[in-house]
Amino acid sequence: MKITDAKVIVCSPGRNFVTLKIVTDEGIHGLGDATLNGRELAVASYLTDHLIPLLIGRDADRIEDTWQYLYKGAYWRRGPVTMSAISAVDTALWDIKAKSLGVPLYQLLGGASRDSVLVYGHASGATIEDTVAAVADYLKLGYKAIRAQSGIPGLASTYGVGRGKMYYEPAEEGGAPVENLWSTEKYLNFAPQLFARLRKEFGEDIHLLHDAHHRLTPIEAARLGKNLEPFHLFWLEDPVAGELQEGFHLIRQHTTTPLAVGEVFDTIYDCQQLIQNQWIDYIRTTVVHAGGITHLRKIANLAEIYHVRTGCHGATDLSPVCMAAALHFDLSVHNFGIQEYMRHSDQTDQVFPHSYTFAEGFMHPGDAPGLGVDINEALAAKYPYRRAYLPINRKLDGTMHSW
Ligand code: GCO
Ligand code: MG
Repeated sequence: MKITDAKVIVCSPGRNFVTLKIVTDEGIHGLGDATLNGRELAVASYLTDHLIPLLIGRDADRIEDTWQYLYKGAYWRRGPVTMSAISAVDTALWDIKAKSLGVPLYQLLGGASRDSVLVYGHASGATIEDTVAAVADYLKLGYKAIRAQSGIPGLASTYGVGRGKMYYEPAEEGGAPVENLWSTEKYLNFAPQLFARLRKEFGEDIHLLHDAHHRLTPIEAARLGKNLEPFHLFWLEDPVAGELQEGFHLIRQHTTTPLAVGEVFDTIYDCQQLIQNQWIDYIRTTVVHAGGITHLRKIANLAEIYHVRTGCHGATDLSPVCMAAALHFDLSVHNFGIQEYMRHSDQTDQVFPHSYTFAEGFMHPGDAPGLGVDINEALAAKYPYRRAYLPINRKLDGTMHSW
């Protein structure tokens, strides 16, 4: 089966998405998500200008070989733009192969290892009491695992607090990035109060998660992990920025709060020490940013032997194409932990009709052949790209900090 055509579809049904569509001489097409929030057009160009000319005429069945051809063939390895582009090609080829065999993708990945996939939703509020109410809303929807974030007293705005109830969309259109002001002291004093209140209200039966979003140093993160221990978090996410893998060693020596990291990683080399030293509990690399299904499986296989489980990133900037691919991966891989699920807007869901479903806190990719997701190109064309940036963060004295 030969690749005869490929194109990039950039659209903005509520937010920006970059989608690769590959077509074969058997009339089968496959999709891959290539969205890199805030830097979308760089990946679109990488695909259109550099990868698509190499794909036309290639054998669509040779997925591993195509991955290596694009990765080794570039000479310039790794990096989010390169890896998101390779991920999109890889995902589309898996979609095509599964469709050509008439099976849902998870059947090609070893079949289902579980009945359905545990997901977590995002509850947030401007205050602790607002967050308590948001968690209660998620429980009513059936969620068994909930990430909780709250506004911090004394800080005007912060990461993780949504404008609407169900959708958290931090990227803002128009002009320069929004600027937040940050105080580690206020955050470290406040965060344990939020989880004390949530456990008091909801007891021990729900899984609670929290994202520190790369804003602490290792010793600060160690203090937070220690102070959160009585509230038994499912995980503390991104306590420190992940570039320095040894940073997690220090945190690990001080706390038993489980640690998760990896949403910004793009290859196995970003997490090799973290996994082999058992400094983390969950690896959050995703289909769209870490090399597609092919590379994500290698990361999961390495993690399996070190008792590290998966916890794929699943924010709204990962399109329904990525969500579908993630669910096939989650259903099949043995050391699955949890899947993030931030619901997309209705506009997004209409552009990307899909067979995956949510019920009582669990999801299933469905049994349609391939990924079970498509793109309505006529509708997508009605939502042109709109430049948007993620916010930035400064300390109270104006110093740039991690957002
Ligand atoms: C998460 C993430 C997101 C990111 C976003 C950036 O845990 O879901 O941290 O909220 O900030 O995906 O594009
Ligand atoms: Mg995160």
